[in-house]
Amino acid sequence: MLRIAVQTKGRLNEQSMDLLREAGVCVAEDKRKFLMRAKDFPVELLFLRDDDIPQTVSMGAADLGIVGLNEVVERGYDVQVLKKLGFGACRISLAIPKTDKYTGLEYFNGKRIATSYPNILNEYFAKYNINAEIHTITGSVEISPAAGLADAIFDIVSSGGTLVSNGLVEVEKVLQSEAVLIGTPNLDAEKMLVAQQLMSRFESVITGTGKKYLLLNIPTSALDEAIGILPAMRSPTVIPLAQKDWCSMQTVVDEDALWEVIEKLKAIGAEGILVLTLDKIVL
Ligand code: PRT
Ligand code: ZN
Repeated sequence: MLRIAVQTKGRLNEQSMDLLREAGVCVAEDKRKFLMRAKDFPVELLFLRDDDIPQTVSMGAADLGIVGLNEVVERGYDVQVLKKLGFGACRISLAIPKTDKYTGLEYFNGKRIATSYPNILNEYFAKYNINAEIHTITGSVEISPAAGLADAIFDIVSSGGTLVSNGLVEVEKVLQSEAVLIGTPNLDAEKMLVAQQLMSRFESVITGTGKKYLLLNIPTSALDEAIGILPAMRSPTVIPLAQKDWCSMQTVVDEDALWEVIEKLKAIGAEGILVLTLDKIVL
């Protein structure tokens, strides 16, 4: 039985559970327990605080774990990063009061920096020969400068809103992070097989995320132009229509590019455009 450590609650819980469910790993969420067996897959879920996931996986008390890369790097335990999962994106950055003039990394020499990520910061400063005082705090790092506890902070940034509302400005992006699947260093062959099956299911879910299925009719004379507009996985499917000189096209489009693609297709005569929600792409 493969055991996967997942955050109990917090920012990564919901999307971790969604990804697992989409990949066929379902647990009865109404009666949540510390350890839960999945219904149709040889997997059990162990619910933990995110801080504890890297160590638990490194010790082998869980075979896999879903956690932010920032926690993996900070804790430094021996785990394998098996897969980026495409959610929980953030960065860990240095930020200073917006009233200060930033002069480059030397700015931090002799400064007090508040952070919950002292190891990552230590390593970064060592690399650039910066001598700063690192104050490790848990909790609201962003209020430290205004409270007179620090000159600057090193913290997680996502939209940047928290920095703005605390009068801070991001000056150095040190680590780009997202949720990752980690694995224990020595997974036995039987568990590795299940882990690989799970990873390929994750891949299908992740590839389908942010994509739409597009169906449309186009005059045959405009077909080449339409193929040029449509970014397809291989090339779009083209089927002749009963109506002479018309055909139907089908393809997958990134949601971000969807409207732009539709406008271009309409401009060359496309009709009957259907946009369908896509669930998974099995490559
Ligand atoms: O209870 P537990 O210990 O399990 O959870 P936690 O409270 O330690 O962590 P949690 O749930 O807050 O975050 C889990 C993980 O989500 C982090 O380790 C990151 O990998 C990821 N993540 C993604 C974030 C953010 N985005 C994020 N914005 N974690 C925290 N934040 C906080 C940040 O600390 C800051 O206070 O949000 C604020 C900044 O957000 P913006 O959008 O204002 O820039
Ligand atoms: Zn935590």
